[in-house]
Amino acid sequence: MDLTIVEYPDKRLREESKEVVTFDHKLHQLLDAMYPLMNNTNGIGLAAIQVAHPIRALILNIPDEEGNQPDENLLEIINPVVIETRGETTYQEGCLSVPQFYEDIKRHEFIKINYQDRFGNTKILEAEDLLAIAIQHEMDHLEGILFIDKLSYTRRKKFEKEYKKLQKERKAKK
Ligand code: QAP
Ligand code: CO
Repeated sequence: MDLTIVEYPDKRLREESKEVVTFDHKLHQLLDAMYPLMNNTNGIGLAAIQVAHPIRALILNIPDEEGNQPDENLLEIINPVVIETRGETTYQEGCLSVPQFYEDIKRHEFIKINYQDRFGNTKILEAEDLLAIAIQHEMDHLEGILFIDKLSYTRRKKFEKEYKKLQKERKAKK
């Protein structure tokens, strides 16, 4: 399966992703193709909508203390639902769909979710720190929300200006 990352300001990122109802070979093929793409682009999280498949599926691989991302740590999260949140934390986020831009974003420090794995089995996950932040970032994608939407009016303006400039530079290189 040939996948490419959809980049802001592409409108396809604004769709609401649909619930996954069939846990078949096609879903597995998509997840299997998303993982190498995320690895090759230095990602730690990727939602299906970012590769033009607006379904409620996302993958995560949070680096360990040594910065390694072994395959065993890959998390595949389908149809997630938040059941609990606690606390507040700030982290400088980025997004594969908003290349080369990073900004501090406020999130919950702890999150508990209910989700399904690739076979449709229901699971519960409690997460804190970077994993909790990543889950919230990726779950926003399912609603068509990007981290830049959380910036103040002034910061967003600054972002739009910087991003346009970066886009021009990137186009010139391609
Ligand atoms: C979401 O983000 C996230 O701009 C995953 O040039 C971000 O994997 C979760 C990336 C922060 C938690 C904290 C971004 C790679 C990767 C770029 C990513 C880039 C290359 C972003
Ligand atoms: Co993102």
